[in-house]
This record gives sequence, structure tokens and C-alpha cells, in this order.
Amino acid sequence: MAKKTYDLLFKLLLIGDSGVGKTCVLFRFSDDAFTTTFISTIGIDFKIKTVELRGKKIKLQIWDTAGQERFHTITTSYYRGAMGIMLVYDITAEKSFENIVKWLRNIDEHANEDVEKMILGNKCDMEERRTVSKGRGEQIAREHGIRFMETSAKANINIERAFNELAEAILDKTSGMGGDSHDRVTVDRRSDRGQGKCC
Ligand SMILES: Nc1nc2c(ncn2[C@@H]2O[C@H](COP(=O)(O)OP(=O)(O)OP(=O)(O)O)[C@@H](O)[C@H]2O)c(=O)[nH]1
Ligand SMILES: [Mg+2]
Repeated sequence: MAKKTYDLLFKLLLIGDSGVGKTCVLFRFSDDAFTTTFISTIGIDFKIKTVELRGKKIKLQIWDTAGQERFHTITTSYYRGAMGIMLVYDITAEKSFENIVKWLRNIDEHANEDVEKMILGNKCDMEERRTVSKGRGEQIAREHGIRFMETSAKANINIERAFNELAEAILDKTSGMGGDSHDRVTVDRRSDRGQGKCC
């Protein structure tokens, strides 16, 4: 039998308005690359990256959802299996920040109650076009008891840190339960048939 190359499998999800940079954030994390061409995600996609945290090899299966409203039904069907969700807005697009409450409502409606969340204010390299202050991002995160970070996929700011922190929060939770979270995630066979490009 093939030897398993990881200790735990965590399933993460990226959500947020179209154009905020979800795919770029993921691409920076998985491939350490960035492109300025905007190719809006159709439906859903995923990438895999294995990280090592506290001596454990953790395979991150990261689902990248389309922000466009027309994909709402398909994307929300992926919330249930997620152990961690990143809510992304664009610090230069006020509306994408206002919509964070809408994305939080989607999580309440469709995700597991104990899902770990993190808000990302992306595109922080574009200081001259900023319309959402860091303080406002911190405040909404505080109000909802969620972690927060400003990121830039372009300048590679806080990308790795964000994924590692979210994974660590899940690790804390799962090791607290004394169990192996692996079983819970692999039950979702749909994941194995995903149309992800990179694994
Ligand atoms: N300056 C800057 N531009 C970025 C950054 N991240 C993404 N972009 C640009 O923003 C545009 C949209 O990025 P995507 O990652 O495709 O956006 P998305 O959130 O995946 O959009 P949907 O797939 O439609 O939901 C692209 O033109 C990117 O080059 C960033 O950190 N800084
Ligand atoms: Mg995308």
C-alpha cells in the first residue's frame, strides 16, 4: 500500500467578492507566483499544498470559489466540509468590504458551526488607492471574534503567514479534541474528484 505522505488533511475555503484577489492569494501561496491578468474563476477550483506545523505534515486542500453571484449555489455547497474559511476583501474596493457581512451570513447559513475564520484585506500594496483603513478591517474582525490580516498577493505580504495561522488554529482545535481530524475530511469524496489543476 502507498505510504501516506502527510499526518493530517485540512480543507480550507476562500470566499469574497469577485476581483478581490482570492485566486491570486492562493496562487501566491501554492506556486509563489502572481499575474496581473484577471481571469475570473468559474465555479470552483482547488490547490494542494503541504506544510509542516509543530512537527506534523499537514496537507492543505484549498478550495477557491468564484465570487460572482451566479455561482452562489455551487460555491455554497462547498462550505459544509471546510474546516477553515478565509473571507477576502480588497482594501481599494469599499463595496467588497461592506459585503464581508454578507459573506459572514453565508458562512452562518452553510458552514459548520465550529469552522475557523479569518478576514483578509488584500491588495495592501496599493496604499495610494486605499479606501478601507486597516482599523476598519480590525474592527469588523474584532466584532465577530475573527482573526484579521492585511495581505498582498502581488508583493507577497502575509500570504504564507495567513495560511499558517489558519491551519494552526485548526490544529489547536483538533489536537484539543484528541482525535484525528483526517477522517472527518476524507469522508468528503467529492474533494477527490475536484477539478483542481495542481495536484
Ligand atoms: N495590486 C494588486 N493586485 C492584485 C492583488 N491580488 C490580486 N490582484 C489583481 O486583482 C485582479 C483579480 O484577482 P483574482 O485573484 O482573479 O480575483 P478573484 O477574487 O479570484 O475573483 P473571482 O475569481 O472572480 O471571484 C487581478 O487582476 C489580479 O492581478 C494584490 O495583492 N495586489
Ligand atoms: Mg478567482
